[in-house]
Amino acid sequence: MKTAPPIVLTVAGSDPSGGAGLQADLKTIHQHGAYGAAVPTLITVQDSVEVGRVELLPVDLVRAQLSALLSDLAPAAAKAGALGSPETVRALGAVMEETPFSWVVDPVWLPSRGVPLSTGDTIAAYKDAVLPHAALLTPNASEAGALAEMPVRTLDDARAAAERIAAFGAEAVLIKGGHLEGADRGTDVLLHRGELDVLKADAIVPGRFHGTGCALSAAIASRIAFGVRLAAAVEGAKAWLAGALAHAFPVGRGAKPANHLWPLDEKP
Ligand code: PXL
Repeated sequence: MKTAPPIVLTVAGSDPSGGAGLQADLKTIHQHGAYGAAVPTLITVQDSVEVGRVELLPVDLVRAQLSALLSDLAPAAAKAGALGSPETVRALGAVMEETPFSWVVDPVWLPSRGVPLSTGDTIAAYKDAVLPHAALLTPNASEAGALAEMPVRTLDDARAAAERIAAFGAEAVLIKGGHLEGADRGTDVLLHRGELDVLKADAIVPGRFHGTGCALSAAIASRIAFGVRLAAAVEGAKAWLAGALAHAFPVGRGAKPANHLWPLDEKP
């Protein structure tokens, strides 16, 4: 390899099962050919079935990790996953304000399986401190509803929620549709530069999965780190994830993680 790969930073929670969180992010970043750096924010006790316990790292420890890392390494892009508390959300927002690279933010506070990953008024903290500095926010329909203060059940709801969330300052918003009424499964809404696009899934893969949002946001950040423009990074990451889900395998008794080893250019 002649040139050094770009550095992609993830700030996220630990999932020891490797399906979500920091571990999924690092594998996704590596699979994209970038160099992964990682700041943990919280530790979960979990297997592939459920999240049993969540322990937050003290906010000053998260801040110290970021400060040491960023005084030495120069990421080309970053992503944020589970942050755990409004204090950590605000601490990250202050860091984002000072950094020259793009941040993809996956606002995670409720895992589909088990205990909440955040406490207190996390939603307000995201709005005040993080959204104004995010290149892209990637909520699912329920997170988008909480941020936009409206129910998000249909494709039209998702469009309206994306506009409301963008008004808090995020440059772009990708609402991961999942099961929106009036749309095929896996249809997402992307609001970017004032333009709304409806993105269909490359493949509809039946089954229950774990950590798909983590893999998607890490894949988008990795593509941005290589200089791919936002809309193309989102589309490319979605296509890669469709293959990674179509070729997922069980790692335990619970939901399957995406197959992080799935090659970048192969069709599902
Ligand atoms: O998929 C959301 C998520 C993010 N981060 C951590 C998680 C989960 C879901 O379980 O455990 C650490």
